[in-house]
Amino acid sequence: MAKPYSSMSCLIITTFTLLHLIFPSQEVKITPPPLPILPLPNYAQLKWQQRELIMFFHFGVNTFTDREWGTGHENPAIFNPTRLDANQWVDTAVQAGVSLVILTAKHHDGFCLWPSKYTDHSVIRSPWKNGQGDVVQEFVNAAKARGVDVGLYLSPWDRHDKRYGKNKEYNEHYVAQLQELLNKYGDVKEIWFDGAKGSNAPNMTYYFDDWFAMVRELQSTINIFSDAGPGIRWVGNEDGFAGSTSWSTINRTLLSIGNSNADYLNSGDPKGTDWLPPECDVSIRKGWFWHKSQAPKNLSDLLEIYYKSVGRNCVLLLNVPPNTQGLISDSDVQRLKEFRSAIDTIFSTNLANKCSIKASSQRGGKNGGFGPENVLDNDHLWTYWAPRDEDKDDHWIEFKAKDKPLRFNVLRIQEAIGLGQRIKGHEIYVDGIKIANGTTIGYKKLHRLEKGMVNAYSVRIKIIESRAIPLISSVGLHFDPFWNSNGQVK
Ligand code: FUL
Repeated sequence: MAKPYSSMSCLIITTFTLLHLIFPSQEVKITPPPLPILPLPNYAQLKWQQRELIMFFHFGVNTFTDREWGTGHENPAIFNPTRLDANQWVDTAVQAGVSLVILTAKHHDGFCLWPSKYTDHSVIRSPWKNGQGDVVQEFVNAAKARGVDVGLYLSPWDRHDKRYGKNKEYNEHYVAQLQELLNKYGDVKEIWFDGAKGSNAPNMTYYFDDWFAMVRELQSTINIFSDAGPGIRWVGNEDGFAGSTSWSTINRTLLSIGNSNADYLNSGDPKGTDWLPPECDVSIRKGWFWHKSQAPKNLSDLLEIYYKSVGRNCVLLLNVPPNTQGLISDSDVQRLKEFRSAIDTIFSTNLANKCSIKASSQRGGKNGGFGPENVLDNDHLWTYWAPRDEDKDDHWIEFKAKDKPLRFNVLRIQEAIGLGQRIKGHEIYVDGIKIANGTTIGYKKLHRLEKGMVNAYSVRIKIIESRAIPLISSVGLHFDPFWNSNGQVK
């Protein structure tokens, strides 16, 4: 039986009720975040976007034949890397700040880097490890040991397999290989469906719906890459350059794999109904595969690529090809070290941290949780400055130097894309003078100032057009010592 209330607890309840009647408590009203504006990224896309830099490894028979596209008639005996060490590949990636590595499990020549049971055109017939080796397994092990995620490239175009060109037979074969790769090697975070195919290749229909459904069935957090997604889209070129306008949104119905309009892919579409962010694939060397005669791009070219990919709302997929020994060449390792150290030098100091900040207005009022100070914390997604809903335009955020002028030549702006990509136009003013402008922002926009160094007391970012109230999650004022004042790379 329940105990009757004691007289003490009765007294407490009565006192509480009386106090409540005399001083009715203020209702605590916390302003919620604004409604999202669709389309939105899904979980896997959001994780992918934050990686910024990922790495591709093109390796296979072409490495040994000095070709870019194999014929499909290569003798597997030529595949014989003398010192293959996937740990060295992934160490190189980690040093470059990479969290996802993608391997060409099968390129257009059809040679498989794993012992597929559906073909004998693979490592099984090579002298490497007496046909007992499995490059995909070694790659996955090395990545796992370093906490790095894995992606795989399985070329649809296959110049070796006799079934290529016969719809049912080849699609069966292809889906079987997908099952092998996505069942056997643990978590795979990206699958790369390359739309490329030679002009004389037999005609055939790829059963994309079957492929994608199978991929999703086997890997729940994978991103599917192709010209047309459905997870990530191609940026439309192999230079590593996104458009200066770069929307993560696009209309998938206007895309077709292997046959999309490159300009549309490059810029995306503010009216797009699908969240399908662009990935910039480019090689550190001229070719995708290793060639003795080629050398890595120089640092200024790599930085140019970085500004035009990561700095234009993209993820940069940088290819670093292992050589005939099965190692990343020293020259590439060295260049990647310089590249990482340059990025760290540029972005590790944010001059805005020392400034006072003001904004045109802020959602929820002072201490409402949406103030401009949010753009200086380390959360570049879920804390952000938001203006009031009532203010339809003239949104701005301003940074003022407290003592000496600000010296910078790079401005970084990030949108809170978790609630949709919103901003359509923005301008930058220093001490009241317009020095740069741009269209949309997205996850990250880097303005490397054409006129070089700025010396200024105030920096104002004006949002001049937006699909809904703009939400800015981070701003940085940086100094890039590799960029000199006449707009030339040092
Ligand atoms: C292209 C292919 O033809 C190249 O060989 C390379 O794999 C590149 C990433 O995609 O379409």
